[in-house]
Amino acid sequence: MDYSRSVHFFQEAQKFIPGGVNSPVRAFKSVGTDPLFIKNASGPRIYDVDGNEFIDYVGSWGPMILGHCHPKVISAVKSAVDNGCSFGAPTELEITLAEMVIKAVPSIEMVRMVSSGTEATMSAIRLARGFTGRDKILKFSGCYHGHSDSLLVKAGSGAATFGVPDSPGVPQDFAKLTLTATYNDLESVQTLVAENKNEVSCIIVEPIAGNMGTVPPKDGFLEGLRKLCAEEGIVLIFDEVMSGFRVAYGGAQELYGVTPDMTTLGKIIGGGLPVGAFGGKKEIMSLLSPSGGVYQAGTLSGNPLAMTAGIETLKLLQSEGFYQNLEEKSAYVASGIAQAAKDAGFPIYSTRVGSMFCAFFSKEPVYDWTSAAACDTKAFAKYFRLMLDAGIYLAPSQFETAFVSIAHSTDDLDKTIAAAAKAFKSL
Ligand code: HOZ
Repeated sequence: MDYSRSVHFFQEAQKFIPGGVNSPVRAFKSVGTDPLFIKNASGPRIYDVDGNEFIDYVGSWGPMILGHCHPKVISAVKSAVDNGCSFGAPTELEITLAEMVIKAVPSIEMVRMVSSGTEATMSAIRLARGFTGRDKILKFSGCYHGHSDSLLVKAGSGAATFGVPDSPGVPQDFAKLTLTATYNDLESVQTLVAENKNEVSCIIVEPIAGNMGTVPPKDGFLEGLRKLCAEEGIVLIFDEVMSGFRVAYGGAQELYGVTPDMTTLGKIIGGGLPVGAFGGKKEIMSLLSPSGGVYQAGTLSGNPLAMTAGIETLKLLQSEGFYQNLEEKSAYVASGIAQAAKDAGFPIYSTRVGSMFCAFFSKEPVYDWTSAAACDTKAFAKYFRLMLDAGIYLAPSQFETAFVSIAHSTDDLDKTIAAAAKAFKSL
């Protein structure tokens, strides 16, 4: 494939933008090639500036569950634009989306809209601290909750990909307030909570870890966190920025039947426009300014275009059989790739929850950051490049999740499996 225009644009971009990108993983650094510059996308496909076509499993890192450019979403956004792009004042659209979210997500009684997942998690933590009057927070290594100071400690996603899970620039005094436990290891949580009795405000967790690859929770892990938080007066926050409306309409909490005190959302609820949200119990949410004293604000919060795209997307997700259909497509492609690896004598550890999946380049099970970090990232990088050349666009890191959309056809999935089979044979 000819990538010459992308190569040229990347050189230009590096003159003006740090590292040439506005978000680190996009630079393709860990897979040893240059990033693609994208021109447009449609359904399950994405097209670069050289005119190459790819079947897309990044889906803008999660939001595009309907595929790109769903006609109903696009037409609703086009009409919304005619009314104005932003008012910095309330609109009816915000009530509509808030009601839809509250109806869908078991833990949410009230919700506030923000503009990104990072804002959502950062604000949820401030609120949990305000509610409990405690300063410490507990997170899990390999989980990623955006790039705010308290959360860039042993973080996943780009931080893990580039080996800076504890970012320079995060003051030691902030980092000291962040306790880090091992994902899927309840005992590690119990120990930290006991050592910091009455000091932990919240436990924040991705109920399905999606930023160290895809790591499902072990049986009893989420239930154990729920029980511990209830006993210790700790606010349990599920970060469902990735899994919300993705693995089920009500997110991972619906799927596993565990209800946190607060939930953070993003991605799908903005239908591809910048959005985030955090919500939970009324008694906690009411402490938020202006009804309470915990401050949080945003010029573009509840933006009418983002609200419109979110509302239309959520409407479409409620169509009969949507999640069943997505489940079948996802099971087909993930198991097809795992089988192709096995047939080629190149074992991988395959994980999947709904339309989130990952091919870990490991012979051993992956259930936490240590087991994820042991993967053969060099082999993954080669696999990534082979897949790209075969027209399959995967996330450019072993420590990310692949997303299937409802727009992927059986033919697309078969092409993906065939490309993977060829790639595994030449590894
Ligand atoms: N944090 C995202 C991956 N988990 C990457 C976002 C982006 O580069 O757009």
